[in-house]
Amino acid sequence: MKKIFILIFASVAFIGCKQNDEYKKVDATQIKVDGTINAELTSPPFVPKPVGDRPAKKLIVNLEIIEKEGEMADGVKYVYWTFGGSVPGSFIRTRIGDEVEFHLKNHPDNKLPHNIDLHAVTGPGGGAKSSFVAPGHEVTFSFKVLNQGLFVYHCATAPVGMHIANGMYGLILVEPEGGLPPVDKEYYIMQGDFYTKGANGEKGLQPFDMTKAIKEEPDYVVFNGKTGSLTGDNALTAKVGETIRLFVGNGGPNLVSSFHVIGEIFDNVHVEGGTLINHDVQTTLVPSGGAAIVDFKVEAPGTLIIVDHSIFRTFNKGSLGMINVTGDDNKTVYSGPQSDEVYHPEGGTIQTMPNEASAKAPKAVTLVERIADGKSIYSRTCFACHQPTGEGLPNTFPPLAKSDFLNADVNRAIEFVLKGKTGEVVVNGKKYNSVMTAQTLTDDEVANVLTYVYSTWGNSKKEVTPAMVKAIRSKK
Ligand code: HEC
Ligand SMILES: [Cu+2]
Repeated sequence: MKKIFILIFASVAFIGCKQNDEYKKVDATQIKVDGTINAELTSPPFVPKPVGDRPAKKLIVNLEIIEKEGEMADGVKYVYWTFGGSVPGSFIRTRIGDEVEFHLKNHPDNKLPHNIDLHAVTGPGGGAKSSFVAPGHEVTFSFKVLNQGLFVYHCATAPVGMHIANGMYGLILVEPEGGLPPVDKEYYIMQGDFYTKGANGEKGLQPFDMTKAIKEEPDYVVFNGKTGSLTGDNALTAKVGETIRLFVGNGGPNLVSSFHVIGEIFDNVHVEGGTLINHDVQTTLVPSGGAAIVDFKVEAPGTLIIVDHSIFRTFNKGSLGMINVTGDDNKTVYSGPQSDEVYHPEGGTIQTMPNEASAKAPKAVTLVERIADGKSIYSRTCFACHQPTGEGLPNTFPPLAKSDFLNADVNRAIEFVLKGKTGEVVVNGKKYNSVMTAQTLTDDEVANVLTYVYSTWGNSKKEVTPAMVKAIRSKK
């Protein structure tokens, strides 16, 4: 008897719950657009102006891919691949029913082809299939925004994990009809894990480490692309009494974030960036390739600490940010005493991401120096396709290790690097029909990288000189 009563009670409670769910799916395919506007794009931690009550429009997005050197931590350099020049990439703000005309541009100085998969797109590859773009090219595709929420976008060019690991991700927000409820301040934060040849803190230019990435053992776990992006002078700011909304994403490529703000409780969380709103939350999970929208009111002054609560990441790998809240004490909410020192980052310092690639390394002269220089060029450019030890990728990128094709004709190899190659090639008896993009390298760089490739992995030890490269370059 008692059991039956509990059963009935449970099902009534369950139905009650169901009826409280006010979610109604909007058929966005029926929303008509009214006029055309250019999308405002912002770099983190800022977001474009709210959509408000504007009608659905044709929204033009111009996003440029830029490969550039930046600083991961104090003295630690890294070559980032970016959407719009920042990690994470430019924030894109749309509303349900918009028709987005997407222009993806690959800067001519870049070394690699890229594309974009937007999780807000309903269509093959989230746009990836239509957006493969070589350096110096621009591709266009369009899509209608059918689902509201906060979505990740990322590059999906092989090797996908490496493109994401180098910073190729960002967020696109789709606001509901009428917009999200207004708040006082909005910010953009995205977590990412990074894999460097050297250990955490090892100075100098650090190449990407594929082995660590496969093992999921990052050296850095950071917000907005580097340690210190949200601390010191870069800390977010707010005043007592304001409501703050954080658009939180996780680019991964591997780790799930336990997103938490020390000293606050989230009043509202759009779980996984969707329409379900949870309240009074301490820590919210942000999956790799996922997002969440959190908002809270700040009631007392002090420093709030943004962390991934998988806490060794915060204190040893960089996932630490701050919100400096100013205003009058509120002794009822919090009595004090307070200290800003307790969570001072270990080794976290303020960095800037330089716009220009840093000065060229001194000239390599001896054969040993030239091979060393070639190795470093290889690990910045060729390695993405031909793989760290030159073994290539089956059916996609031919091997450079023990390559009969490479060893047969040095001038042809120089020509490939200078001018790129499309169409069929046969290497060690296997056919490849893909794209090698022209590499924007100087004569010295081409000579050194090829000398390195020839000197290793069982190749012919041929030495390539800048004069040989120059001769091929001047050939029509
Ligand atoms: C974007 C990917 C990509 C990058 C970056 C790249 N290659 Fe290639 N490479 C290819 C592809 C694909 C082919 C085969 C061409 C085809 O299928 O038409 C190729 C072919 C070659 C070949 C001739 C085939 C062989 O295996 O011997 C050589 C030599 C070569 N690349 C050297 C280099 C060097 C050196 C670099 C760096 C300076 C480099 N490549 C950068 C994709 C790339
Ligand atoms: Cu890419």
